[in-house]
Amino acid sequence: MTDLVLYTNPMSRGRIARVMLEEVAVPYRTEIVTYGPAMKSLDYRSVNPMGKVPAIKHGATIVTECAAICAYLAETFPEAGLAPTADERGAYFRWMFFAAGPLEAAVTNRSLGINVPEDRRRMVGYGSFESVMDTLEYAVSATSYIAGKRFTAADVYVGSHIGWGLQFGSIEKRPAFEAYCRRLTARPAWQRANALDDAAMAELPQAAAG
Ligand SMILES: N[C@@H](CCC(=O)N[C@@H](CS)C(=O)NCC(=O)O)C(=O)O
Repeated sequence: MTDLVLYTNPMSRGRIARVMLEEVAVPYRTEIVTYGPAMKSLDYRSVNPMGKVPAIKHGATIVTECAAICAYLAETFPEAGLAPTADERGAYFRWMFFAAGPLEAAVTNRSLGINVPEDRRRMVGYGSFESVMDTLEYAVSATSYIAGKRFTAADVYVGSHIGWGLQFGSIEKRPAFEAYCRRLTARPAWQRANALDDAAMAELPQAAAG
């Protein structure tokens, strides 16, 4: 019996946490939480008061927020080699936080048709969608992986955002993004994670998926 539990829905950002769990390659149990009443129940909100997925429970520790889940698992299971070295730490945190903040906000707002007027960009954390895209391209082009020459947990998080964006058309199909994603999705853990979530999705009644 494992003391590590993933609360997720296969049609959610929970796929990011799943990739990270497969990358650290430790035993875990999956609890599929369906959208609607189950996700907003008191029971599930004792895990995540937001009533959102994903979350993980590790013994008595609960972690929500995909970026935090990636960082927590990398540090908790250092034998997987996905936490940053001293040299990688700057880029690792820089780009992970960039993706959780400016990138996520810029992509979400654009999908909702929210445009920041030019004279208000100064007060918006991400400035403009275009500058976020250019900065992201710079980040994935500087080295093979986001924190340096080596794959780390930051690639799971940043790469998942880019992968989703390319798939759903919310991120421009720039060659640098596509090449970066190809490197990541070829990884066995990435493929295992997607196969597990695709199988979970096939078992969900349509209404419960999303
Ligand atoms: N900032 C959170 C976002 C979590 C989130 O919004 N999850 C969505 C699915 S992708 C959700 O659970 N939505 C259900 C709801 O809000 O009712 C993270 O990065 O984990």
